[in-house]
Amino acid sequence: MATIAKILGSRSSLRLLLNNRNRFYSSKSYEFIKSEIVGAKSNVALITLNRPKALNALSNGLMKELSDALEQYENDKNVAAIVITGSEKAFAAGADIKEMQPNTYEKCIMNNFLHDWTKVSHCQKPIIAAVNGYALGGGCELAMMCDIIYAGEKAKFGQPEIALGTIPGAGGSQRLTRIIGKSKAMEMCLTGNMISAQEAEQSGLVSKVFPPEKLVEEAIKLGDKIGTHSNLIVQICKEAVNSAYETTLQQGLNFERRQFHATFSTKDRKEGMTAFVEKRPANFTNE
Ligand code: DAK
Repeated sequence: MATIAKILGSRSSLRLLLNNRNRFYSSKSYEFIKSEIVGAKSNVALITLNRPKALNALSNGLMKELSDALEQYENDKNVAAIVITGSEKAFAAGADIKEMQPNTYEKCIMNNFLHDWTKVSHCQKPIIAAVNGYALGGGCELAMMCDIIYAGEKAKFGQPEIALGTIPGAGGSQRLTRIIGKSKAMEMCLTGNMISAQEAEQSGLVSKVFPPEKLVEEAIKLGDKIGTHSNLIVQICKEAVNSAYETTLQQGLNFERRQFHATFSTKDRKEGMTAFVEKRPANFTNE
């Protein structure tokens, strides 16, 4: 360390290096995704799916890298929110059909086929999907595993598995139905028809629609805004909203009330309310 300090020539540079040592680790290079730190306060992680020739088909390799990057960012205390995006043509055109095609039932069971897909929905930090172009099959399911979906005006969402002689396998029949209701979800799953970004917004699948070239910028701004709050309280809040999907209303309300009570054990709750009373911005420390 002494040598590093000498090379850098100043204590402040060394402090910067130490503060950012996770950054260097988390921005490592991958084959099928790109990952970088962005945002006004450099606390938003941007993951770009990057298999353009296959319209970002979600191969095992890509999903392993995505899980790895999410784990790094989950452990990086400087990261407040994560944005996942693709290209203008495709967020992701589904799981990799060429990889799946030779599979058999026995192999699916024995190798726990596609088990790498759980990381996204288990991540404690907020994840925003910025969807331009196709979000089909596993691509639509990946977007739905995220917490908020922003879409570009030309985005298309669909569950076309039925045309391949199979059915959705990562939430298309479950999450989609809870989000947009049975009739629309059934229609999408049984026909394989796609819906537009505008239809997706009307049915609550997507929270906002933007011109394609503005989409990622807007998703990062959303991450910036979330990042102005206490990361600790944001995580608690994410858990509370998600429990609405897992429990009865009464269990969810009880859980929410207890989590609300729990915020009173944190310094950030105290700071947030004191700052309001003192008419000054809150300085959250995630404690
Ligand atoms: N897999 C592999 N390659 C794909 C692909 C995919 N899903 N989608 C596109 N590609 C490849 C094409 O094969 C083509 O490659 P080359 O022939 O040039 O080598 C290249 O991307 C460009 O595609 P097209 O030539 O087809 O481009 P177009 O613009 O004409 O058409 C399209 C775009 C998106 C309409 C079309 O490519 C298409 O229909 N793609 C397939 C969409 C689809 O059926 N997706 C659902 C796949 S099944 C699970 C987790 C996930 C899943 C299941 C279980 N567990 C956790 C258990 C998910 C399953 C699925 O997603």
